[in-house]
Amino acid sequence: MEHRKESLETLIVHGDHKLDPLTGSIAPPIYPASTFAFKSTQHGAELFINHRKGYYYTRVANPTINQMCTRMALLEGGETALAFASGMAAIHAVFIALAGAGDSLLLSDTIYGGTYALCSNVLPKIGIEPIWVDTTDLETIKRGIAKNTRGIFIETPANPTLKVIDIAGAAEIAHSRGIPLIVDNTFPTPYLQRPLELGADIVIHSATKYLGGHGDLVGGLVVGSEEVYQKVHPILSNVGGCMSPFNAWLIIRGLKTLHIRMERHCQNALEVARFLEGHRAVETVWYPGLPGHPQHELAKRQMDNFGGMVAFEVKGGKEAGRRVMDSVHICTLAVSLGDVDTLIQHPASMTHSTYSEEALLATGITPGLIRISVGLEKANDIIDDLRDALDKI
Ligand code: LCS
Repeated sequence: MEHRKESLETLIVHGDHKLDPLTGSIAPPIYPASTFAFKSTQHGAELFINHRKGYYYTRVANPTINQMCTRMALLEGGETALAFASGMAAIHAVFIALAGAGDSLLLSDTIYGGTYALCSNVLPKIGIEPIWVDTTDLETIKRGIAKNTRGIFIETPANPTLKVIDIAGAAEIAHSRGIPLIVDNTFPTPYLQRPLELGADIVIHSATKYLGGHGDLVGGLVVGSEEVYQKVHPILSNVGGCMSPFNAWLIIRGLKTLHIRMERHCQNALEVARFLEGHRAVETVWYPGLPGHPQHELAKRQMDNFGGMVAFEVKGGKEAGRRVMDSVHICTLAVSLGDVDTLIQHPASMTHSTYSEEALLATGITPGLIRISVGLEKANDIIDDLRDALDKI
């Protein structure tokens, strides 16, 4: 990447090096304004023709949000980024920008339950058809693309089963059919995986997770080329799912420690995964960093490390799993992920309860599957907590 002369860690801390021109403040200022004064009627009219020449209304553009977007574009190696009120708003905007009535989108069959619901329940109302395939197999992707398919959407590693999808392979197939590859990069973050460098066209984030990193905001991002910006910005400003400037500021603050947090999330998750693998009450562990993970070699190729998410199946299925989740003390029983706190939850009845029973089983989201977002506590404490709970089975 031409603009990436500095290491990722330095970019994470400094962004584009632009300090507040008024004061030199190292912490960025927040511009909470909803509206900005025009210098003249002429100036106002010009901004309405090209909103990128200045600021006039925060739903359209805002300096604090732009500063955060510039940082994220730098980290992902994209030309621009757009910020949304949530990850779901970001995903919706991209889908609506790419497809309309009579079109289809090809999607990984294993994705966040909210995205699954958007595609199965909401998009069909406006005539956009979802095509679900197991995207771990490139041939299946090829076969799944129809004449009216306007994009391929994958999540890797996938929520909640941690399946890993070949980004470069999927991008090649997408481009051979003249359509974009969209990657939800929420789980790895740009510190561990940069899909645009691997050939993807659009990156999506739930900034609610590792980017903010402290469980204190909801936000979403789209990163891509100038062309992507031109397609998606009208949806952002006309549908109106914009981010609040305060949340953008919190994301800037969170981003500054992304590398340090991700290193520890990865280290703790590997220790937790290894512990779980060795416990008599655990049937299976899903973590891309374990040599036994079906796509471990691919994960090593396309990721710099394996992330903080672990899924596992307890012997005795749903009832046994429920007992584990009701017995933990350091792990908190809650959805969301990427927080400093370790969060544990049951995908089949919580994050992925939007799936039908058949779809859950077909995609390996079994009744006994438990997902952990491994936090930044001392690894031994998380492990002791899980051991106490598992020993009760
Ligand atoms: N993409 C992924 C991979 C996600 O995990 C989520 C939310 C979203 C997009 C949507 O982002 P949001 O609108 O919530 O900012 N995942 C959640 C989860 O696994 N538990 O709670 C939310």
